[in-house]
Amino acid sequence: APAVVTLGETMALVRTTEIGSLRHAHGMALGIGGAETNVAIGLARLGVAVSWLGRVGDDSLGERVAREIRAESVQVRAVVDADAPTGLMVKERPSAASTAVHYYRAGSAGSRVSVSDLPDGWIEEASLLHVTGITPLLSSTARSAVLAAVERAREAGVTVSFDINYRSALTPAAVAGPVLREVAERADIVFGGENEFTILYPDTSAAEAAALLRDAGCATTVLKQGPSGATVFVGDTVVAASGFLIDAIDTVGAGDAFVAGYLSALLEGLDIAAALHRANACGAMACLTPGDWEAAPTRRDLARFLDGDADPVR
Ligand code: KDG
Repeated sequence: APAVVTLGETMALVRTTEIGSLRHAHGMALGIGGAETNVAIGLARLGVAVSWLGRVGDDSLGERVAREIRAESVQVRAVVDADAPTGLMVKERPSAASTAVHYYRAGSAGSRVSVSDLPDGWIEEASLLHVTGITPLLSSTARSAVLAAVERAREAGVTVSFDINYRSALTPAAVAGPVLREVAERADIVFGGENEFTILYPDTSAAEAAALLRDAGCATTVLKQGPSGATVFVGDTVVAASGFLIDAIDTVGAGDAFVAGYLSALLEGLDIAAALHRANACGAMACLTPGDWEAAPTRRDLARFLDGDADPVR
């Protein structure tokens, strides 16, 4: 059985192959992207057995999504929904230093994932369930599916990992906050950026949010700080680690690679400092190419990078 299971929407992803607005771009490259499969692929590259569940449309892009994830050694449980298309994400680079993402996913097959899609035993046989804050904001059935998955994991003693991953294009922060908090307070480990913790608990720093989460029963909070690294709050302990100095080409997906690195280390029983070191390296490496997950490292890539491909920020 897979050690990690995850569910969510994976979309077809088209991105411009040159710098400049979509208004004028000619070249487009086709791929796929979705926060949960980005994490799943990151884990698979690091040797973790992982399974992803989601809905795709009965269309070529849905086939593309399923086969691409499968090709990355992730077990795919794609429910084909004949009544809705596979969602689409369009990425442009208006300037060398900026990336913009546009969603064509309202009513998509992926957003229609529901409790009935969750197979018996799928969660119960895993060690860890990973979900993100994107899925519960897609639709009411998707939200129920996430909450049911989390409940089943808790009952079975399966660790619950949650990445807040707030997407303002989906829901305004004031509406999203309570929805995301409900999932976070049922998780064992929550990942997020400083601004994301403020969405869960308004006017609260990440350190204060970590204390509130701990009171709610969530043992570990991981604050992702991008190029500055990350900080873990567990009990009264705070462990911080600096990031890596790189020339970022595209930061989309860096947080997912970070999570994959962290969770892989957790499953191996490494300590927090070692987990953070790996997670920061994976996050940095994911920024080195334009895709959302393509640059997620294998163990060999990681070793090479840590051997001196990049210098730590001090
Ligand atoms: O974290 C990166 C993801 O956000 C991206 O791959 C696509 O899942 C996605 C989303 O909803 O933005």
